[in-house]
Amino acid sequence: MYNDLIQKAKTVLDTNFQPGGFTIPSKGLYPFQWKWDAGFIAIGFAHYDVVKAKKEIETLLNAQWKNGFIPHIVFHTESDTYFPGPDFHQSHLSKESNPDYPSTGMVQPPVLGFVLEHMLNVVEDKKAMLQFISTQIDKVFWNHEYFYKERDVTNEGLVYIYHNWESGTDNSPIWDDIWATMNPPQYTFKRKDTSHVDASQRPSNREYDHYLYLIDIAKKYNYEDAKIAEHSPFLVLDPLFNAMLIKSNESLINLYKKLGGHADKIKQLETWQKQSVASFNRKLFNEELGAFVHYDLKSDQQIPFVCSSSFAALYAPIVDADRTEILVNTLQHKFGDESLYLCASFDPSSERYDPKRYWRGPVWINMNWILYLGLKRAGKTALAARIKADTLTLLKRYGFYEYFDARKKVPDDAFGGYGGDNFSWSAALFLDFVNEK
Ligand code: 2M8
Repeated sequence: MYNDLIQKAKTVLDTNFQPGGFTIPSKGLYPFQWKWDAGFIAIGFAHYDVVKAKKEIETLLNAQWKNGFIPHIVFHTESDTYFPGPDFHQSHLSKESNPDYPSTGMVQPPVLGFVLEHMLNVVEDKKAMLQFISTQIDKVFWNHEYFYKERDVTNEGLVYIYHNWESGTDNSPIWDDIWATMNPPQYTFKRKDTSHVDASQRPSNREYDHYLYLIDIAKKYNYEDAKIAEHSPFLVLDPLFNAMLIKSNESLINLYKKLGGHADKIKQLETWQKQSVASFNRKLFNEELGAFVHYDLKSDQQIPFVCSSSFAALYAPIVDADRTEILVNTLQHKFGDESLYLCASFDPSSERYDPKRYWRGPVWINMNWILYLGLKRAGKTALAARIKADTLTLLKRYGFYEYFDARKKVPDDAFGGYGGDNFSWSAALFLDFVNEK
C-alpha cells in the first residue's frame, strides 16, 4: 500500500546521509548533525540499513564532551547555508568541550537511550545489535549522569534547559512570557533559514535576537553550567525533555539487564528514576489544565499552557491510571477536533496558536511518533490508531516535509506541507510507522 512512499523515504535518508557518516535533517536548511534528529534517523535506518543506523549513533557520540555532555549540533563539516554556525557558538570556550568536534554549547532532548532500545526491537540480528549497543551504552549513561549532576539545580531529579533550542520546540508560544522579561540587543546578522523557507513559516527576527542573546550569555560564562543557571534569564523544566530522560532511563535499565552485569549503573538509574518520576508528577502537573506543563525556574512557577509536549509523559513510566484518563481527555478535547489532524504542536484554542508557523501550531512527525507510542503504552488504542492514521495521511498528502498544517482543510486549498522538504526524521519515522510489527 505504501510501497512508493517507502522507496521515497529511503531515498530521502540515503540522499541526506553524508560521506562523514552522519545525516543532515534537510539539505540547505540544516546542513549539520542534530542530536535528536540523529536518534530518529537511526531508527529509520535500522529498518533497512543497519550499518548507517549504527554509524549515525557512533558519529554523534564521538562528539561527546569531557563531562558527558552531548551537543545539540555537531559541525562535522563547514557550510555557509546555516546561521548561527560554529563561529557564533564557539564551543571551544568551554574547557569541557571536545577539541575534535566543533559544536554548539547546548543540548537537545535525551532520546538516545530509547533510540538504542527501539533499534534493538526493530532489527533482525539482535545479537549483533546488542554487541553494538554494548560499545555505546556507557556514553549514554554518562550523558544522563551529566544531566543529573550539572542540570538539576533544585536537586529534584528534574533537568533544566537554558535555551529554547534545547527543548527542540524552538519558537513555541510557551517561551513568549520569558521573552517579555528580556530586552536583548538587536543583532545585525543575515538569516539563512528564510532563504530556504518562507519567512511566514519561521521564527521572527526579534525571536532570533533572544535566541542569540541567550547564547551570548552562555558564552560569557564559557558554557559553565552553574554560571548559566545563575545568570540565564531562561531556565525551564520542560515536560518533553524530562519525559525523554525518564523514558531513556527506563531503556538503559532494560538494555543493561539484557547485556548482563552493570549492577551499579542499574541501581543508579533506578535511584534517579524514582526521584524524577515523583518530581515530574508533583511539579509539572497542572490540575486546572489537566496536563503536564513547563516550569519556569526563574519566576518559580508553572507556565500554564498545553502543547504537544504536555503529553510526552505517556511514553515514559510516569503517569498513573487516573492521570492517564485526565491527560487523554485533555488531548482529545483540546486537540482532537475532527477538523484537525492530530496533533497540533500548540493548543488550537489559544490565541497564541498559529497553524503555519514552525512550533506554534503545526503537526510534527516526531511528536506524533512519541504520542502514538505513548497512547499505545497507556492502552488507548483508538486514539493511538487515529494519530497513526493522521500521520500517514499527512505524509501521503504532502510528502516528507518538516511540519504540517494541522487543519484538514487549509484555506484557499493552499499547500499544507511546511519548512524543509525531504526532511529526514519525517522519512525515518514514516518507515517505523509502516514497518510496525
Ligand atoms: C529546528 O531547530 C534548529 C535549531 O536547533 C533551527 O531552527 O535552526 C528544530 O525543529 C529542532 O527541534 C530540530 O532538531 C532542528 C533540526 O531539524 O531544527
